[in-house]
Amino acid sequence: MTKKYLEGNQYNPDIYRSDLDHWQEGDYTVYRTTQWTAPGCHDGCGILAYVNKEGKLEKIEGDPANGYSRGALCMRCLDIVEAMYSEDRLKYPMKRAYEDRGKDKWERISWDEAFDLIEEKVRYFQETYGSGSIVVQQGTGRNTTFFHSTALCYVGFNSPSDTGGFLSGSSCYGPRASVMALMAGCFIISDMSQALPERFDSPDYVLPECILIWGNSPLVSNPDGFLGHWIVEAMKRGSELVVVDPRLTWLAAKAKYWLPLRPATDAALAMAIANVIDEEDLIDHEFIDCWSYGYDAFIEGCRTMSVEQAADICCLEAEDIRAAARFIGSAKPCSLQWGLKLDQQVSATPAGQAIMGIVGMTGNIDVPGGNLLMVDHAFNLALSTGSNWRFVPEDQRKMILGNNRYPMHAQGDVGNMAQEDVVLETLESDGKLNDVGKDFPLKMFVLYSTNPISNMATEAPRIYDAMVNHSEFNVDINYVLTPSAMAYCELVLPIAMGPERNSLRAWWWPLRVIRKASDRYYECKTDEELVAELCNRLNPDSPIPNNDIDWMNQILSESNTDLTFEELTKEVIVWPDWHYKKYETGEVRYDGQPGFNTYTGRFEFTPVLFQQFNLPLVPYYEEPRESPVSTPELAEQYPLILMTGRRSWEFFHSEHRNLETMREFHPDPIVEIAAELAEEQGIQDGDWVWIENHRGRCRQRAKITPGLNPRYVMAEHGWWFPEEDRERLYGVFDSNINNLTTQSNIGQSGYGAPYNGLLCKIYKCTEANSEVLPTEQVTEKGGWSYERNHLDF
Ligand SMILES: Nc1nc2c(c(=O)[nH]1)N[C@H]1C(S)=C(S)[C@@H](COP(=O)(O)OP(=O)(O)OC[C@H]3O[C@@H](n4cnc5c(=O)[nH]c(N)nc54)[C@H](O)[C@@H]3O)O[C@H]1N2
Ligand SMILES: Nc1nc2c(c(=O)[nH]1)N[C@H]1C(S)=C(S)[C@@H](COP(=O)(O)OP(=O)(O)OC[C@H]3O[C@@H](n4cnc5c(=O)[nH]c(N)nc54)[C@H](O)[C@@H]3O)O[C@H]1N2
Ligand SMILES: [Mo]
Repeated sequence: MTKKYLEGNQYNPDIYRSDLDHWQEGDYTVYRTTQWTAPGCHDGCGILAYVNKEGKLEKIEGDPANGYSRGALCMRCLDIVEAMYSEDRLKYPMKRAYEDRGKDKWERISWDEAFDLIEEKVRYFQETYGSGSIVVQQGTGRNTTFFHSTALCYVGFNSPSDTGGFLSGSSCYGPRASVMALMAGCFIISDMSQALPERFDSPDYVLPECILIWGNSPLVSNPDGFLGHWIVEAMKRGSELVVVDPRLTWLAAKAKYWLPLRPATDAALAMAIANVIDEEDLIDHEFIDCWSYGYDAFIEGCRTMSVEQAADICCLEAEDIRAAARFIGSAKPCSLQWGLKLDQQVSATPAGQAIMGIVGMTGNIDVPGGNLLMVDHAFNLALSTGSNWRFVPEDQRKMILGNNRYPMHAQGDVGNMAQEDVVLETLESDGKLNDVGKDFPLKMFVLYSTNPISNMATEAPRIYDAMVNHSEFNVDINYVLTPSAMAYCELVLPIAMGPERNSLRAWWWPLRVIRKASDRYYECKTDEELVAELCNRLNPDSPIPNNDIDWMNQILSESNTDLTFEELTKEVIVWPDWHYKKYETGEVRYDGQPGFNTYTGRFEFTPVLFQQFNLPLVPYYEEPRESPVSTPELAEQYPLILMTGRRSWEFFHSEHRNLETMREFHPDPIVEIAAELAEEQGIQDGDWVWIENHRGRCRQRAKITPGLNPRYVMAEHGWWFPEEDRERLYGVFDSNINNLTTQSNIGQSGYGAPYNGLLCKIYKCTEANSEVLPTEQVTEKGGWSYERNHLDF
């Protein structure tokens, strides 16, 4: 079946549509289902799960009858069997004493004992410090990020303190999501025909003439409801690319225009591109006149950035910017696929605003092959339940850390989370410094699919200090024992993986079922079971049913589909009805009127609420706060511009490091450098090098990389070494690029932090300069001394 599918190179739903949700193949029962997490992923591809007579998963294949992923799978998904039965997987709940933080002194306990312990601690902290002292930290776009962590926090703990794992500046999607919410009233996403079951061959679909890929590497990252290989399918059919990326990615190498800008200068480039499009009258007058607000002010603001100035700031040629802008403006349609690197800078909000402006001014909102509106929640499903916000009592709503200081943070679908830098300073000050106006001590943290010191947080040594010294009782809900849990948790709860759970994939269209295919591993519970049970145990008035299936049915019953969970299991995947230009037909606004779900009901080039938030109304450019321009003296010492965290095929953040297959492909951390820099520093390809700045250092292996500016380097994030000693925290700081990054150094809006675009230097590791490794430096010698940034309360 798969072979025929590939040979045809054309998707034929009649041949590959399957009416079955499971069948028998020899000794295997084969289930059609969706894989989301665990292990981590942003997407939800269709899989065939081959389960043997003993209930064990033996094999995974792509499901060719799934119109979303069409049989394709990435290497991590194909390797799920190894992940599920790895020796590193947690089997039982385990606890350890507060005094034993950092020590491998775990004791196996039962679920009942674990829940009793949680109940005892929750009651104590609620009564002694208030329920806000219990914090739930979520990681990125996994199952848990949707209804689980907020349910546990709001319903189980009655706390408003749901937040990221110290994700500085909420720098993943938050900046773009809030700008989209303010300008368009909901998310937009590149139209690769994913809203249409017939996909590219649908008569309603128009192929983009231009795909604008900005700060995103979709082939590797497949982020946020988007599969990168859709772009390759579009390219095969004739789409051309503009790629804005300092690195020569595979897509950049095939682009009509590649703009390798200086890291973190995107706002300047976007303003200049908007200028050219306006000057050359490539704008969509009808959309601007009839459906938008604030265009004149917006473009006036962009005019303060001439193409020549932008070229100078971004280290590009003015003529290249003009040519790319002309193509973006004249291509019909043009589709934007943007990414994380826009969020990871202090100019995240203005950069996002300017780029959204480009999509609006060129008339590419909700047109075929442009950028879709309202596909983020199939059947409004996660929209009605995703945030569980309705369960937060009125008096708690003002108690969300960071929303007073950064009111924009409260905007949009992902806007109810406590702001991470404010959470950190509240923790560090034992509750004294915050923006809520009263003592707010933070005592108990639940790490709910996050591993902050390996990965999510910037300034990892600072997070380590803060958590070890200021929190009292912490729980990790996970499938492996992570460095964060080893460093500062008292309880770990073993969690089931994707093929073991009953759940829903509702974030982004279409709606997909996640159904239990194989038996649970040892005593693991699914996140759905765990949250449902814990909410009911802790809160007698829990509006959440106390088992997974009833909960899923409750969520489905509140959406606008009639399907029950059982029916959805049979369907596997369902597309809601779809048509373009929904803002004309009143399907975007909550009140059913035509227009956008914004303050003015129009597409807001200059968001009206910016004024209320004390933010500039028009896009502006802020030079990175550490750069050869803003800190020339520091740049003499640290002359290189550090980019971090471009995604790898083998890993999802700090996950997958324990899997032999992935490590065979990718054994060590890699820092990409140019040949000129290698020569200058006497570095050979594959040498271990120190990457260092005034905040700290870490070591990775140099990879000489063509097409890279000799002054830019790209280091990997998320590294720990599961093969190493647990009590050395698996060497978590040795190769940790977040020894060099900074907290409390964020954009004016509270969004955007420089995970990317800082200064550093690189030199070869020698025995003499490697006597004290970073893990010992941090855990035994108090880290490095440098001046920390602080928010000013
Ligand atoms: N395999 C895998 N997939 C993942 C993840 C993972 O860990 N592994 N993580 C998931 C998560 S949470 C996210 S947020 C997404 C992120 O995924 P993406 O949005 O694709 O982000 P990155 O891969 O970090 O960077 C994208 C590109 O931006 C370029 N870049 C670097 N600096 C700049 C800059 O200053 N400006 C511009 N314009 N470009 C720059 C990089 O060279 C890189 O090619 O991936 C998700 N998918
Ligand atoms: N320097 C630098 N740092 C970065 C980035 C960068 O580009 N550069 N990227 C940043 C970004 S965009 C993000 S989003 C963060 C991501 O940061 P995190 O989301 O914190 O990612 P992980 O460190 O992998 O931690 C996730 C944990 O959840 C567990 N897990 C996986 N699936 C499940 C599940 O279904 N249920 C439960 N209960 N647990 C699960 C995993 O085992 C893992 O330990 O990292 C950020 N950190
Ligand atoms: Mo992310």
